Parts: sequence; structure tokens; C-alpha cells
Amino acid sequence: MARHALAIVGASRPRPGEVANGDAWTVESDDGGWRISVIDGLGHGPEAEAAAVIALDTLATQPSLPPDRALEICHRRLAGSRGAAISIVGIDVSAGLLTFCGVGNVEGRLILESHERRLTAQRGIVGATLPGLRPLDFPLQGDWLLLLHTDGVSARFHIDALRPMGERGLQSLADEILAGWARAYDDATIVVAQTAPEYPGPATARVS
Ligand SMILES: [Mn+2]
Repeated sequence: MARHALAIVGASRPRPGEVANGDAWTVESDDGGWRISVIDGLGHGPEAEAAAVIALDTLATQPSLPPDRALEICHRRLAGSRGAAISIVGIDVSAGLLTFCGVGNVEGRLILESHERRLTAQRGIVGATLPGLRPLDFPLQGDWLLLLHTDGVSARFHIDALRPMGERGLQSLADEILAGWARAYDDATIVVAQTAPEYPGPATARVS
């Protein structure tokens, strides 16, 4: 199966005054597609960062697991740590399917041509209290834009005023959201994804 290109960018910073960043994000891929994970180690500072690093290491060793299975493995590996909120998105571009599974408060939005879907995480703490996981599937058709962010970014950011154009514009979008809506008292991370301009699909695949 061909693995279509995606543009995936992010912006992250620790709580002002901190060096350690308890937020992290990562992308893994295999022949089936892409997996994007956004992690918020509980609280902030070095212990939060240590939890995030465990999650990053765990995800890197299991690039082919779907979001819910990846969360289960993170839950086991994070036992005894500060714990984390983690949301994971799997994208199979060939099948036109996005799967979301999250625990904690890393939230997302999937902006489609005609409507917008909220990606809402389940209650719990990865590493401490894992709920029965319910992955959510969303069909992908035409233009789409995915945004995932930790609770260090206010969910009230306005996307309509911002115009992503190609990969360079996508990074600007992430940077603008971080600059405008990050909270002063927490680590903050936003990840944005869309089909890459070279995606051999409809000419309208670029969001603008
Ligand atoms: Mn946070």
C-alpha cells in the first residue's frame, strides 16, 4: 500500500520560566499510514518531562500499533511515573480514515470541507487510570485539517482567521496558535496536519 505524504508540523514550549517541557509530540509511520501522538505529562517541570519521555520512547518502539493499543502500552510503561494525558491519531490516507483515541485532556479538531468534528479525549490518566478505550473513526474526504493540542493551549483559538497554505503555511499556523492562545501557567503544544501538496489526489487537496 502506498503511504501518501502528509504535512505534519507542531509547535511546543515549556511553561515560561521552566526549562523542562512536560509536553511532547511525535509521529510514527508504517506501510499502513501515519500515527500522530500528543503527550502532556501531568503538571509541568522535570517529572512531567520524564513521563513524556517514557511515552515517546514507548511509542517509538511500537510504530505499527493502532491508537488504542498504543495507549494501553503507554499506560503500562507509565506506571509509577507522574502520568500523562495522551491523544493519538492514526491516519490511513489510502482508506480515507482517521482514528482518534485519547485519555486525559489533549483535545483536537478535525476540520472537513462542510463541517468540523471535535476530537474529545476520555477521562483518565495514562499510567494511573485507564478507561475502557473507545477509538473514534472519522472518514476523510476532500480537504481536511487536523489540529491537536494540550490544555496549555486554549481551545478557543479561532481557525477561520488563519490561512494555512502548503507546509510552510502550516508551520505558521501552528506558531500563530501557540503565540496567541498558549496559557502562561502551563506547557503548551499544538500539532497540525493535512495532506501534503504533493498528495496525488484531487487538485483541491490543499487547504487554503
Ligand atoms: Mn497541561
